[in-house]
Amino acid sequence: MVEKAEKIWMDGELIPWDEARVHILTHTLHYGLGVFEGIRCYLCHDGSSAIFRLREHVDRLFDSAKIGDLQMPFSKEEIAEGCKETLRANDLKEGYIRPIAFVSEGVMGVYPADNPIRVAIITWPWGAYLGDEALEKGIRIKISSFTRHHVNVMMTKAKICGNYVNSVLAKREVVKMGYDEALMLDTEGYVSEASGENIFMVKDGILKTTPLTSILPGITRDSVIQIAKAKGWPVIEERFTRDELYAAHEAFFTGTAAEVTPIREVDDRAIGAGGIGPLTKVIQATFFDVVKGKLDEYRHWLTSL
Ligand code: PPE
Repeated sequence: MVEKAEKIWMDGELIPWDEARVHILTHTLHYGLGVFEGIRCYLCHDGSSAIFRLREHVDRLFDSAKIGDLQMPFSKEEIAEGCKETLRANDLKEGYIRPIAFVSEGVMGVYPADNPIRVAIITWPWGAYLGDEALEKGIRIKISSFTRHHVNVMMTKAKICGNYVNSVLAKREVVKMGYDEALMLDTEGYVSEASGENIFMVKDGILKTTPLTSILPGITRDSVIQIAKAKGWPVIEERFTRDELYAAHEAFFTGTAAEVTPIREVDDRAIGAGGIGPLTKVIQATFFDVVKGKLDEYRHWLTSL
């Protein structure tokens, strides 16, 4: 259950949590065209709070809206300010931020005509997405029988609500079988992304991750690439196959919710020694130092509350 907070930002106003309701004829509820973001705010080592890469998340929200042809009724500055205001109103020093823009009620039918676009920002406390143990020991994943989107079927670079039906189907399928997360292949059979994460593999000291061609351009993915390169570790953005992944020395997922989650098994095959790999461990530790404001060279990624 989402831990209830006090207020939700709706169409520019902070309103009580329980009053943030929408009509059953909300167009997005029926047809799935809405866009959203997932952002984290961390309690820093000095007791202050900072939102991680807020500008990049707001930019991606507006890119998603552009791709989905939704006219945002607020400016980027107003949305960024709304994220901060909502955290403050809820007295949240640390938590998850979910801005969402959706097509409201008006006409029905797939053509949304002039139905108003509404925007909400919800914040809540959210611990480790796949559990604390996952961050420490790694997770067991399975390749789903559901293929990830074709680039001309869904818009893969946008965080569009309807895109996530594919994620929910894939995740449910593998969770029922006892795995922690679903990895999906693209329409040509190459490794794509997970239900809510990007993937990295490590072999012989080289990190490899899916190119951005047909996946969500993950902000955590970008952060990890920059962190690894700063350490002098080579990073290749290139397609890879499931068998290359099976034989990897290390693998991990990245995502705002999942942070840096090690993968200890893929399709019942242990990856490396079957725990968190040595490079993954350093990347994960550095990532947490970065988000908690311990490393000056990455301070520009943090927006103080
Ligand atoms: N791919 C997908 C499909 C995805 O949903 C996410 C984020 C990522 C990659 C990683 O992107 P980034 O967060 O910018 O590093 N998934 C969000 C939703 C999770 C959910 O269950 O809801 C998230 O992590 O916030």
